[in-house]
Amino acid sequence: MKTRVEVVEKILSANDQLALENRKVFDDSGVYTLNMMASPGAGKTSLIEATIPKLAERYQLGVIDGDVATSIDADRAAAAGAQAVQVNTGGECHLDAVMLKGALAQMDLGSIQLLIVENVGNLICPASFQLGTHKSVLIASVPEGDDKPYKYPGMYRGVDALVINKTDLLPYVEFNMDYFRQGVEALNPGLVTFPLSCRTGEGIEGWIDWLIEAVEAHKTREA
Ligand SMILES: Nc1nc2c(ncn2[C@@H]2O[C@H](COP(=O)(O)OP(=O)(O)OP(=O)(O)O)[C@@H](O)[C@H]2O)c(=O)[nH]1
Ligand SMILES: [Mg+2]
Repeated sequence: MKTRVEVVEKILSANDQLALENRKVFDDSGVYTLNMMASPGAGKTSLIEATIPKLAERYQLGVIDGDVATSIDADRAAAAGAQAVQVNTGGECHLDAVMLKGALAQMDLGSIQLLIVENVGNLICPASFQLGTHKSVLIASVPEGDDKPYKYPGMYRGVDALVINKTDLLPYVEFNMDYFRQGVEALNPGLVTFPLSCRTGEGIEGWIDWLIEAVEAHKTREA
């Protein structure tokens, strides 16, 4: 038992070291980066598709998509106008810093200002692996249920922003927004939150404004 814990610690610290190296690559290239996490099907790729055209006049976007298999999501991001690279984890339930480093080698970072990393759909594993990105964003979605903050505290505790997607389904699904938000508040007080619908576009503007503000604030900090 003791040995197993030590091995995990070693793997995580090697990962953290590589994550620092990835961060240096981002900062040297002047690219602002987000780690987008969510359960399968919450709407990560849909939000990326909705975001790309809204930012098209300001920024070129890059997207790195992590999935166990297929290039479906990178194809969708590329079709929406992003420079996209797919990582197939071959069974792993998360991206890690070495996988991200491999994907970065295939990107032209000089031609993008914002990189969104779409992590593997999972509410547990991705929270344990630093990638070197500047901010982490979690997408929850109405049909997943309002109890998810209570059941997956690690994920909700560690993120910098929260999107609540599929609000168009609120009339049809049992989802107590107050109960959900109380759970989030207990874990991550004051967490900036954007209820929205990728389907109807309602609420997207708040998310876009936050994103622009984050990119611009980062540029100022770097200058
Ligand atoms: N009703 C509704 N459906 C949505 C919304 N956003 C996404 N969907 C649907 O939800 C499904 C999953 O969306 P994706 O964007 O592929 O989800 P994902 O999180 O990228 O999924 P994985 O990458 O497989 O984990 C698709 O059928 C979308 O059309 C929304 O706001 N409302
Ligand atoms: Mg996806």
